[in-house]
Amino acid sequence: MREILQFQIGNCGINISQKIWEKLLYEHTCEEEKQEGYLQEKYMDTYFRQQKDGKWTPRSILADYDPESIQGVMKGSLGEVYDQENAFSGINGTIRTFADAHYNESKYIMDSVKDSIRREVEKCDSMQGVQLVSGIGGGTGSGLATSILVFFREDYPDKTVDFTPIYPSLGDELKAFEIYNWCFAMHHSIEYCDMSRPADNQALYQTLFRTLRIKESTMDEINSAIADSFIDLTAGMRYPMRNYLDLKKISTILRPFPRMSQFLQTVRIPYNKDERSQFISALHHPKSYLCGINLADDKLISTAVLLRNHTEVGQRFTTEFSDWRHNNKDKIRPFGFVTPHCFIAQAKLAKEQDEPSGSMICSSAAIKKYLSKYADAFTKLFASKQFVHVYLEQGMDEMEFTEAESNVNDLISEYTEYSGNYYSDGEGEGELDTED
Ligand SMILES: Nc1nc2c(ncn2[C@@H]2O[C@H](COP(=O)(O)OP(=O)(O)OP(=O)(O)O)[C@@H](O)[C@H]2O)c(=O)[nH]1
Ligand SMILES: [Mg+2]
Repeated sequence: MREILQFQIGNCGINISQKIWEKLLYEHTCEEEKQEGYLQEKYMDTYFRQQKDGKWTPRSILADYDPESIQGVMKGSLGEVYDQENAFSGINGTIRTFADAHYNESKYIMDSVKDSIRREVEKCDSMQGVQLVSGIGGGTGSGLATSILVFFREDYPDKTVDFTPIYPSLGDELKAFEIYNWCFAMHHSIEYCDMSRPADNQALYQTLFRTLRIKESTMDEINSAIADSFIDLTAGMRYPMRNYLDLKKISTILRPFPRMSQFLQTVRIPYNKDERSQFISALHHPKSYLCGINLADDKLISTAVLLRNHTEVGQRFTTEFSDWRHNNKDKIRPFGFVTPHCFIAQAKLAKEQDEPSGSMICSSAAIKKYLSKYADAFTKLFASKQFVHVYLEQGMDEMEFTEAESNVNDLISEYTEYSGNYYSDGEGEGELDTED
């Protein structure tokens, strides 16, 4: 088996993960479990581990310094499903800063978290990697999450590390702590993750409105959309149909250079074989993504389409996909000498009543515009020195601010440098039409 261990860290990580596990439970356990053609039992091991009493429990570790959020989960509908020994809380509640969460509070919690990671890894036959979800604007979501990523990478260097960081929303309300925390978390995630799939609530609000037609979406709906993309990423490992993809393959296909681990993913988009062209167009639309990017802004490096259907989607899809890209060169500009590679993976739907759908994950130099907005906000704030003293009083050094800033800016420059060095046909400075 190729098991995955999941981490839910901080309030945001825990809220989104509740949706993820509700959906995984729906997919893997039900009366139809033994129905022919469905593979629940066989692939259930990816995310679930069977306990001595026969019950299946999520391979998941929950940690939050705020005891209330863990207590809330344990009292809720999933409380009985989780392994109680994998839930860790602090006593101080909201931490607010990366500094406190990463350096101070972690002293009280990390030893137990490390033991629980070792126990979970030992219970796997052949673990493929980990997936961590957290809001990196938060103290816990940035500081504790990165302590875990650093530990895991150093102790298990051959396993794939996939990170779903929820970025703070850029806007009038951007808070100083959030932007500092974002930068410190980015600094670590660039070094310690194989793939990072950013999402932000502001972009998701628009994506849900435009692509999924949900007016005035709630946080619950946003969390549900992030969870759908999360579980579709691994559907090919759990319900394989054609072109099996595991975490390692995804990170290999999409990462031409080691540090380029920032991937862009769409929400789950309904697929209808009679409206393939609209579907393909939606996969490329800026208002389909988990974060605020526009593929037309820069060059596309590599792509994987993750389709979920009852039967195999034939060669027609691949042909139409290539044709669409050929006819929309202004929206899709190649990075390198060849047309961006596109890998089309297919997975069966879990239940007969499930609707066909698909999502796209890609790497694109368009990420640099998005990252620059946050990096610039950090630079301005740091130059003003506002709230820097809080981090210094909590044990950080001013050098760490400069190092984190340089690391993020270096990554942005690498996307510029590599994309600039390659051939471009000079076409396509056009913007995608973002009108409805
Ligand atoms: N999508 C989504 N975002 C959330 C949710 N809860 C919080 N966030 C965002 O995540 C970021 C971090 O907030 P929290 O998760 O509450 O912070 P934390 O990780 O618990 O860290 P502390 O500061 O120690 O409390 C903020 O930018 C929030 O806007 C949620 O349920 N869903
Ligand atoms: Mg919190």
